Amino acid sequence: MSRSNELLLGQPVVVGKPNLAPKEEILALIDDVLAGHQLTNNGPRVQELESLLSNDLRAECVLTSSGTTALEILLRSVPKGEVILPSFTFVATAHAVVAAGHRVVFADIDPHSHCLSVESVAGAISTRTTAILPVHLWGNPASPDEFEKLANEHDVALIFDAAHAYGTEHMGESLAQFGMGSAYSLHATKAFSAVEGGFVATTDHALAKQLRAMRTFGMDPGGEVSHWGGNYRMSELHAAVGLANHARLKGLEARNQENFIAYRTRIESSGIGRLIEPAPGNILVPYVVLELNPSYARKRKGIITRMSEMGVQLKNYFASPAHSVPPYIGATANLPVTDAVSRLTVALPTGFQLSPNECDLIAAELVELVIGMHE
Ligand code: T4K
Repeated sequence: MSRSNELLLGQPVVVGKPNLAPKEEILALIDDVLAGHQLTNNGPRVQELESLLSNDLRAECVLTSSGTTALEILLRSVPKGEVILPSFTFVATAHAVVAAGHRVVFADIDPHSHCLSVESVAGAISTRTTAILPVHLWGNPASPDEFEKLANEHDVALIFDAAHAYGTEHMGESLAQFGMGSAYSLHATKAFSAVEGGFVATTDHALAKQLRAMRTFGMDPGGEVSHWGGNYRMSELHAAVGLANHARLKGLEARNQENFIAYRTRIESSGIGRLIEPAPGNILVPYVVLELNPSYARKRKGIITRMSEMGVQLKNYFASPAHSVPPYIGATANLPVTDAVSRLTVALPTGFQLSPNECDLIAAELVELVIGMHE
Protein backbone atom coordinates (compact mmCIF):
# COMPACT_ATOMS: atom_id res chain seq x y z
CA MET A 1 0.00 0.00 0.00
CA SER A 2 1.12 3.52 -0.78
CA ARG A 3 2.39 5.28 2.33
CA SER A 4 4.04 8.35 0.84
CA ASN A 5 2.69 11.09 -1.38
CA GLU A 6 3.76 9.18 -4.48
CA LEU A 7 1.11 8.75 -7.13
CA LEU A 8 -0.68 5.46 -6.54
CA LEU A 9 -0.87 4.64 -10.26
CA GLY A 10 2.12 6.59 -11.52
CA GLN A 11 -0.17 9.22 -13.07
CA PRO A 12 -3.21 11.13 -11.85
CA VAL A 13 -6.66 9.70 -12.46
CA VAL A 14 -9.92 11.63 -12.10
CA VAL A 15 -13.67 11.11 -12.02
CA GLY A 16 -14.93 12.56 -15.31
CA LYS A 17 -11.84 12.11 -17.50
CA PRO A 18 -13.06 12.29 -21.11
CA ASN A 19 -13.20 8.96 -22.96
CA LEU A 20 -11.74 10.16 -26.23
CA ALA A 21 -11.31 8.26 -29.48
CA PRO A 22 -7.68 8.21 -30.71
CA LYS A 23 -6.47 11.67 -31.67
CA GLU A 24 -6.00 10.78 -35.38
CA GLU A 25 -9.66 9.69 -35.65
CA ILE A 26 -10.90 12.92 -34.07
CA LEU A 27 -8.55 15.10 -36.12
CA ALA A 28 -9.55 13.41 -39.38
CA LEU A 29 -13.20 14.27 -38.73
CA ILE A 30 -12.37 17.82 -37.64
CA ASP A 31 -10.18 18.28 -40.73
CA ASP A 32 -13.11 17.29 -42.84
CA VAL A 33 -15.34 19.89 -41.20
CA LEU A 34 -12.73 22.60 -41.67
CA ALA A 35 -12.25 21.64 -45.31
CA GLY A 36 -15.89 22.52 -45.91
CA HIS A 37 -17.55 25.78 -44.99
CA GLN A 38 -20.52 24.58 -42.93
CA LEU A 39 -19.40 24.98 -39.30
CA THR A 40 -22.78 25.12 -37.56
CA ASN A 41 -26.57 25.55 -38.17
CA ASN A 42 -27.71 21.94 -38.49
CA GLY A 43 -24.87 20.81 -40.75
CA PRO A 44 -24.14 17.28 -42.02
CA ARG A 45 -22.17 16.11 -38.92
CA VAL A 46 -25.00 17.13 -36.59
CA GLN A 47 -27.47 15.28 -38.81
CA GLU A 48 -25.26 12.20 -38.96
CA LEU A 49 -24.82 12.13 -35.18
CA GLU A 50 -28.57 12.62 -34.66
CA SER A 51 -29.27 9.66 -36.87
CA LEU A 52 -26.80 7.43 -34.92
CA LEU A 53 -28.34 8.49 -31.60
CA SER A 54 -31.88 7.93 -32.92
CA ASN A 55 -30.89 4.48 -34.07
CA ASP A 56 -29.33 3.60 -30.67
CA LEU A 57 -32.20 4.98 -28.60
CA ARG A 58 -35.12 4.20 -30.94
CA ALA A 59 -36.44 7.77 -30.65
CA GLU A 60 -36.05 11.02 -32.55
CA CYS A 61 -33.02 12.98 -31.32
CA VAL A 62 -32.49 16.75 -31.44
CA LEU A 63 -28.92 17.82 -30.65
CA THR A 64 -28.37 20.94 -28.53
CA SER A 65 -25.50 22.95 -27.07
CA SER A 66 -25.68 21.14 -23.68
CA GLY A 67 -27.72 18.80 -21.51
CA THR A 68 -29.00 21.84 -19.61
CA THR A 69 -30.31 23.55 -22.75
CA ALA A 70 -31.87 20.27 -23.93
CA LEU A 71 -33.75 20.10 -20.62
CA GLU A 72 -34.70 23.76 -20.79
CA ILE A 73 -36.33 23.64 -24.25
CA LEU A 74 -38.17 20.47 -23.28
CA LEU A 75 -39.47 22.16 -20.12
CA ARG A 76 -40.44 25.25 -22.13
CA SER A 77 -42.81 22.97 -24.02
CA VAL A 78 -45.12 22.36 -21.03
CA PRO A 79 -47.55 24.83 -19.37
CA LYS A 80 -45.97 27.00 -16.67
CA GLY A 81 -46.48 25.70 -13.15
CA GLU A 82 -44.78 23.55 -10.53
CA VAL A 83 -42.31 20.89 -11.60
CA ILE A 84 -41.48 18.07 -9.17
CA LEU A 85 -37.85 16.92 -9.27
CA PRO A 86 -35.21 15.43 -6.98
CA SER A 87 -32.87 17.66 -5.02
CA PHE A 88 -30.25 14.89 -5.12
CA THR A 89 -28.99 15.69 -8.63
CA PHE A 90 -26.57 18.07 -10.35
CA VAL A 91 -27.90 21.59 -9.78
CA ALA A 92 -28.42 22.06 -13.56
CA THR A 93 -31.66 20.04 -13.29
CA ALA A 94 -33.19 22.69 -11.03
CA HIS A 95 -31.69 25.59 -12.99
CA ALA A 96 -33.32 24.33 -16.22
CA VAL A 97 -36.73 24.25 -14.48
CA VAL A 98 -36.35 27.90 -13.43
CA ALA A 99 -34.94 28.97 -16.82
CA ALA A 100 -38.07 27.53 -18.44
CA GLY A 101 -40.27 29.66 -16.17
CA HIS A 102 -41.49 27.05 -13.67
CA ARG A 103 -41.32 26.72 -9.90
CA VAL A 104 -39.23 23.89 -8.40
CA VAL A 105 -40.78 21.46 -5.92
CA PHE A 106 -38.29 18.95 -4.58
CA ALA A 107 -39.29 15.42 -3.65
CA ASP A 108 -37.21 12.80 -1.84
CA ILE A 109 -35.27 9.86 -3.27
CA ASP A 110 -35.35 6.13 -2.85
CA PRO A 111 -32.60 5.11 -0.36
CA HIS A 112 -31.55 2.10 -2.43
CA SER A 113 -31.37 3.48 -6.00
CA HIS A 114 -30.86 7.21 -5.15
CA CYS A 115 -33.44 7.99 -7.86
CA LEU A 116 -36.59 10.04 -7.29
CA SER A 117 -39.13 8.21 -5.07
CA VAL A 118 -42.52 7.57 -6.69
CA GLU A 119 -44.22 7.74 -3.26
CA SER A 120 -42.59 11.05 -2.42
CA VAL A 121 -43.70 12.54 -5.76
CA ALA A 122 -47.25 11.22 -5.31
CA GLY A 123 -47.36 13.09 -1.98
CA ALA A 124 -46.11 16.33 -3.58
CA ILE A 125 -48.51 16.51 -6.55
CA SER A 126 -51.01 19.38 -6.40
CA THR A 127 -53.31 21.22 -8.79
CA ARG A 128 -50.35 23.51 -9.56
CA THR A 129 -48.15 20.63 -10.80
CA THR A 130 -47.56 20.67 -14.55
CA ALA A 131 -44.68 18.20 -14.83
CA ILE A 132 -42.71 15.48 -13.06
CA LEU A 133 -38.97 15.42 -13.75
CA PRO A 134 -37.17 12.27 -12.51
CA VAL A 135 -33.40 11.91 -13.05
CA HIS A 136 -31.96 8.57 -14.22
CA LEU A 137 -29.17 8.91 -11.67
CA TRP A 138 -25.87 7.09 -12.15
CA GLY A 139 -27.30 5.75 -15.45
CA ASN A 140 -30.02 3.68 -13.73
CA PRO A 141 -33.71 3.91 -14.71
CA ALA A 142 -35.76 6.09 -12.35
CA SER A 143 -38.91 3.89 -12.28
CA PRO A 144 -40.04 5.12 -15.74
CA ASP A 145 -43.12 2.88 -15.98
CA GLU A 146 -44.36 3.80 -12.50
CA PHE A 147 -43.87 7.50 -13.22
CA GLU A 148 -45.76 7.14 -16.52
CA LYS A 149 -48.69 5.69 -14.58
CA LEU A 150 -48.58 8.48 -11.99
CA ALA A 151 -48.27 11.25 -14.61
CA ASN A 152 -51.20 9.82 -16.60
CA GLU A 153 -53.38 9.55 -13.48
CA HIS A 154 -52.78 13.23 -12.69
CA ASP A 155 -52.67 14.45 -16.29
CA VAL A 156 -49.25 16.10 -15.93
CA ALA A 157 -46.26 15.98 -18.29
CA LEU A 158 -43.41 13.52 -17.66
CA ILE A 159 -39.91 14.62 -18.65
CA PHE A 160 -36.73 12.74 -17.79
CA ASP A 161 -33.28 14.10 -17.04
CA ALA A 162 -31.25 11.36 -18.75
CA ALA A 163 -27.92 13.23 -18.56
CA HIS A 164 -26.22 10.14 -17.04
CA ALA A 165 -28.08 7.45 -18.94
CA TYR A 166 -26.89 7.15 -22.54
CA GLY A 167 -27.94 3.75 -23.87
CA THR A 168 -29.67 2.49 -20.73
CA GLU A 169 -32.70 0.28 -21.33
CA HIS A 170 -35.57 -0.65 -19.01
CA MET A 171 -37.45 -3.92 -19.57
CA GLY A 172 -36.05 -4.06 -23.12
CA GLU A 173 -37.18 -0.51 -23.98
CA SER A 174 -34.82 2.40 -24.46
CA LEU A 175 -35.28 4.98 -21.68
CA ALA A 176 -35.90 7.52 -24.46
CA GLN A 177 -39.21 5.76 -25.16
CA PHE A 178 -40.71 6.77 -21.81
CA GLY A 179 -42.49 10.05 -21.05
CA MET A 180 -42.83 13.09 -23.26
CA GLY A 181 -39.09 13.46 -23.79
CA SER A 182 -35.68 12.88 -22.20
CA ALA A 183 -32.69 15.25 -22.00
CA TYR A 184 -29.24 13.67 -22.37
CA SER A 185 -25.82 15.29 -21.80
CA LEU A 186 -22.75 14.91 -24.00
CA HIS A 187 -20.52 17.00 -21.71
CA ALA A 188 -16.80 16.16 -21.53
CA THR A 189 -17.24 14.44 -18.15
CA LYS A 190 -19.95 12.10 -19.43
CA ALA A 191 -19.01 8.55 -20.45
CA PHE A 192 -19.99 9.43 -24.03
CA SER A 193 -19.19 13.02 -24.90
CA ALA A 194 -18.95 15.59 -27.68
CA VAL A 195 -16.86 17.99 -25.49
CA GLU A 196 -20.00 20.08 -24.86
CA GLY A 197 -23.48 19.19 -25.98
CA GLY A 198 -26.69 17.38 -25.27
CA PHE A 199 -29.87 16.31 -26.96
CA VAL A 200 -33.54 15.66 -26.48
CA ALA A 201 -34.86 12.22 -27.38
CA THR A 202 -38.59 11.83 -27.93
CA THR A 203 -41.02 9.54 -29.73
CA ASP A 204 -43.31 12.53 -30.43
CA HIS A 205 -42.52 13.73 -33.96
CA ALA A 206 -44.48 17.00 -33.60
CA LEU A 207 -42.55 17.82 -30.40
CA ALA A 208 -39.21 17.01 -32.07
CA LYS A 209 -40.12 19.40 -34.92
CA GLN A 210 -40.98 22.15 -32.43
CA LEU A 211 -37.71 21.59 -30.51
CA ARG A 212 -35.70 21.80 -33.74
CA ALA A 213 -37.26 25.21 -34.27
CA MET A 214 -36.69 26.28 -30.64
CA ARG A 215 -32.97 25.48 -30.78
CA THR A 216 -32.63 27.86 -33.77
CA PHE A 217 -34.50 31.08 -32.90
CA GLY A 218 -37.87 29.38 -33.38
CA MET A 219 -37.30 29.08 -37.16
CA ASP A 220 -38.48 26.25 -39.35
CA PRO A 221 -36.04 24.93 -42.01
CA GLY A 222 -37.32 27.60 -44.44
CA GLY A 223 -36.44 30.40 -41.99
CA GLU A 224 -40.03 31.20 -40.93
CA VAL A 225 -40.35 31.93 -37.19
CA SER A 226 -43.11 29.81 -35.68
CA HIS A 227 -42.08 29.53 -31.97
CA TRP A 228 -40.04 31.22 -29.27
CA GLY A 229 -36.44 30.13 -29.75
CA GLY A 230 -32.81 30.85 -29.07
CA ASN A 231 -29.37 29.71 -30.14
CA TYR A 232 -29.22 26.28 -28.50
CA ARG A 233 -27.41 24.52 -31.34
CA MET A 234 -24.47 22.14 -31.49
CA SER A 235 -21.59 23.05 -33.84
CA GLU A 236 -20.17 20.76 -36.50
CA LEU A 237 -16.86 20.54 -34.61
CA HIS A 238 -18.59 19.23 -31.50
CA ALA A 239 -20.61 16.78 -33.58
CA ALA A 240 -17.38 15.55 -35.20
CA VAL A 241 -15.90 14.71 -31.77
CA GLY A 242 -19.19 13.04 -30.82
CA LEU A 243 -19.06 10.89 -33.97
CA ALA A 244 -15.49 9.77 -33.27
CA ASN A 245 -16.31 8.92 -29.64
CA HIS A 246 -19.51 7.12 -30.61
CA ALA A 247 -17.43 4.55 -32.51
CA ARG A 248 -15.69 3.57 -29.20
CA LEU A 249 -18.84 2.99 -27.17
CA LYS A 250 -18.83 -0.81 -27.34
CA GLY A 251 -15.26 -0.90 -25.99
CA LEU A 252 -16.18 1.55 -23.25
CA GLU A 253 -19.15 -0.54 -22.14
CA ALA A 254 -16.90 -3.59 -21.71
CA ARG A 255 -14.21 -1.62 -19.85
CA ASN A 256 -16.64 0.08 -17.46
CA GLN A 257 -18.38 -3.21 -16.67
CA GLU A 258 -15.03 -4.85 -15.84
CA ASN A 259 -13.92 -1.86 -13.78
CA PHE A 260 -17.14 -1.95 -11.78
CA ILE A 261 -16.70 -5.64 -10.97
CA ALA A 262 -13.12 -5.03 -9.83
CA TYR A 263 -14.23 -2.28 -7.46
CA ARG A 264 -17.18 -4.30 -6.16
CA THR A 265 -15.14 -7.44 -5.48
CA ARG A 266 -12.77 -5.56 -3.20
CA ILE A 267 -15.18 -3.08 -1.61
CA GLU A 268 -18.25 -5.15 -0.81
CA SER A 269 -16.40 -7.68 1.32
CA SER A 270 -14.71 -4.89 3.29
CA GLY A 271 -17.73 -3.54 5.13
CA ILE A 272 -16.98 0.13 4.30
CA GLY A 273 -20.19 0.50 2.31
CA ARG A 274 -21.98 -0.56 -0.86
CA LEU A 275 -21.62 0.34 -4.51
CA ILE A 276 -24.77 1.44 -6.33
CA GLU A 277 -25.40 -1.56 -8.54
CA PRO A 278 -25.98 -0.88 -12.25
CA ALA A 279 -29.49 -2.01 -13.30
CA PRO A 280 -29.49 -4.84 -15.88
CA GLY A 281 -30.12 -2.37 -18.75
CA ASN A 282 -27.38 0.06 -17.65
CA ILE A 283 -24.69 -1.36 -19.90
CA LEU A 284 -22.43 1.70 -20.11
CA VAL A 285 -22.00 1.85 -16.28
CA PRO A 286 -21.00 5.53 -16.46
CA TYR A 287 -20.56 6.07 -12.72
CA VAL A 288 -19.11 4.01 -9.89
CA VAL A 289 -20.64 5.38 -6.70
CA LEU A 290 -19.81 4.22 -3.21
CA GLU A 291 -22.30 4.83 -0.42
CA LEU A 292 -20.26 4.72 2.76
CA ASN A 293 -21.68 3.06 5.85
CA PRO A 294 -23.05 5.91 8.00
CA SER A 295 -20.42 5.18 10.69
CA TYR A 296 -17.74 6.37 8.21
CA ALA A 297 -19.60 9.52 7.03
CA ARG A 298 -17.35 11.89 8.99
CA LYS A 299 -14.28 10.50 7.26
CA ARG A 300 -15.46 11.32 3.71
CA LYS A 301 -13.70 14.67 3.38
CA GLY A 302 -10.42 13.30 4.74
CA ILE A 303 -10.58 10.27 2.44
CA ILE A 304 -11.10 12.44 -0.64
CA THR A 305 -8.20 14.70 0.37
CA ARG A 306 -5.82 11.81 1.07
CA MET A 307 -6.69 9.97 -2.16
CA SER A 308 -6.22 13.21 -4.09
CA GLU A 309 -2.69 13.53 -2.61
CA MET A 310 -2.04 10.09 -4.13
CA GLY A 311 -3.27 11.28 -7.54
CA VAL A 312 -6.72 9.69 -7.36
CA GLN A 313 -9.35 12.40 -7.58
CA LEU A 314 -12.71 11.29 -6.17
CA LYS A 315 -15.90 13.37 -6.28
CA ASN A 316 -18.46 13.86 -3.51
CA TYR A 317 -21.44 13.88 -5.93
CA PHE A 318 -23.88 15.31 -4.70
CA ALA A 319 -22.72 16.63 -1.32
CA SER A 320 -24.70 19.85 -1.81
CA PRO A 321 -28.13 18.73 -2.97
CA ALA A 322 -30.08 21.45 -4.79
CA HIS A 323 -32.31 22.36 -1.81
CA SER A 324 -29.19 23.23 0.20
CA VAL A 325 -27.74 25.85 -2.21
CA PRO A 326 -28.80 29.53 -2.08
CA PRO A 327 -31.16 29.75 -5.09
CA TYR A 328 -33.29 26.90 -3.72
CA ILE A 329 -32.98 27.11 0.06
CA GLY A 330 -36.47 27.08 1.49
CA ALA A 331 -38.07 25.58 -1.65
CA THR A 332 -38.80 22.30 0.16
CA ALA A 333 -38.00 21.51 3.77
CA ASN A 334 -38.31 17.81 4.41
CA LEU A 335 -36.00 15.53 2.41
CA PRO A 336 -34.60 13.12 5.02
CA VAL A 337 -33.27 10.48 2.59
CA THR A 338 -31.60 13.13 0.40
CA ASP A 339 -30.00 14.71 3.47
CA ALA A 340 -28.71 11.34 4.70
CA VAL A 341 -27.45 9.98 1.35
CA SER A 342 -25.74 13.24 0.33
CA ARG A 343 -23.37 12.82 3.32
CA LEU A 344 -22.34 9.31 2.28
CA THR A 345 -21.62 9.19 -1.46
CA VAL A 346 -18.23 9.13 -3.16
CA ALA A 347 -17.85 8.77 -6.94
CA LEU A 348 -14.83 6.70 -8.04
CA PRO A 349 -12.95 7.03 -11.35
CA THR A 350 -13.60 4.66 -14.22
CA GLY A 351 -13.46 4.68 -18.05
CA PHE A 352 -10.65 4.07 -20.55
CA GLN A 353 -8.08 5.73 -18.24
CA LEU A 354 -8.19 2.69 -15.89
CA SER A 355 -7.79 -1.09 -16.14
CA PRO A 356 -9.67 -3.42 -13.74
CA ASN A 357 -6.35 -4.13 -11.97
CA GLU A 358 -5.86 -0.44 -11.33
CA CYS A 359 -9.44 -0.16 -10.01
CA ASP A 360 -8.59 -2.98 -7.62
CA LEU A 361 -5.53 -1.02 -6.42
CA ILE A 362 -7.65 2.09 -5.86
CA ALA A 363 -10.27 0.03 -4.01
CA ALA A 364 -7.64 -1.61 -1.78
CA GLU A 365 -6.15 1.77 -0.86
CA LEU A 366 -9.57 3.23 -0.23
CA VAL A 367 -10.65 0.37 2.04
CA GLU A 368 -7.46 0.60 4.07
CA LEU A 369 -7.83 4.35 4.38
CA VAL A 370 -11.48 4.24 5.45
CA ILE A 371 -10.88 1.56 8.06
CA GLY A 372 -7.58 2.97 9.32
CA MET A 373 -8.17 6.71 9.25
CA HIS A 374 -8.88 8.59 12.46
CA GLU A 375 -11.67 11.13 12.22
N1 T4K B 1 -28.43 16.80 -15.26
C1 T4K B 1 -27.57 16.02 -14.56
C2 T4K B 1 -28.12 14.93 -13.69
C3 T4K B 1 -26.19 16.22 -14.69
O1 T4K B 1 -25.32 15.44 -13.99
C4 T4K B 1 -25.71 17.25 -15.54
C5 T4K B 1 -24.28 17.50 -15.64
C6 T4K B 1 -26.65 18.02 -16.24
C7 T4K B 1 -28.02 17.77 -16.07
C8 T4K B 1 -26.23 19.12 -17.18
O2 T4K B 1 -25.61 18.62 -18.35
P1 T4K B 1 -24.58 19.62 -19.15
O3 T4K B 1 -25.31 20.92 -19.33
O4 T4K B 1 -23.33 19.74 -18.31
O5 T4K B 1 -24.37 18.92 -20.45
C9 T4K B 1 -19.58 17.91 -13.78
C10 T4K B 1 -20.02 18.37 -15.15
O6 T4K B 1 -19.58 19.68 -15.45
C11 T4K B 1 -21.49 18.29 -15.37
O7 T4K B 1 -21.69 18.26 -16.77
C12 T4K B 1 -22.05 17.01 -14.77
N2 T4K B 1 -23.49 16.94 -14.85
C13 T4K B 1 -21.66 16.90 -13.32
C14 T4K B 1 -22.19 15.64 -12.68
O8 T4K B 1 -20.26 16.85 -13.26
P2 T4K B 1 -18.29 19.22 -11.96
O9 T4K B 1 -18.56 20.48 -11.23
O10 T4K B 1 -17.95 18.02 -11.20
O11 T4K B 1 -17.22 19.50 -13.12
P3 T4K B 1 -15.65 19.59 -13.06
O12 T4K B 1 -15.25 20.67 -14.00
O13 T4K B 1 -15.18 19.66 -11.65
O14 T4K B 1 -15.20 18.22 -13.71
C15 T4K B 1 -15.15 17.02 -12.97
C16 T4K B 1 -13.81 16.34 -13.21
O15 T4K B 1 -13.77 15.85 -14.53
C17 T4K B 1 -12.61 17.25 -13.09
O16 T4K B 1 -12.21 17.37 -11.78
C18 T4K B 1 -11.60 16.59 -14.01
C19 T4K B 1 -12.47 15.95 -15.06
N3 T4K B 1 -12.51 16.72 -16.31
C20 T4K B 1 -13.44 17.71 -16.46
C21 T4K B 1 -13.48 18.42 -17.64
C22 T4K B 1 -14.52 19.52 -17.82
C23 T4K B 1 -11.60 16.42 -17.30
O17 T4K B 1 -10.76 15.53 -17.12
N4 T4K B 1 -11.67 17.11 -18.47
C24 T4K B 1 -12.58 18.11 -18.70
O18 T4K B 1 -12.61 18.69 -19.79
O19 T4K B 1 -19.57 18.97 -12.87
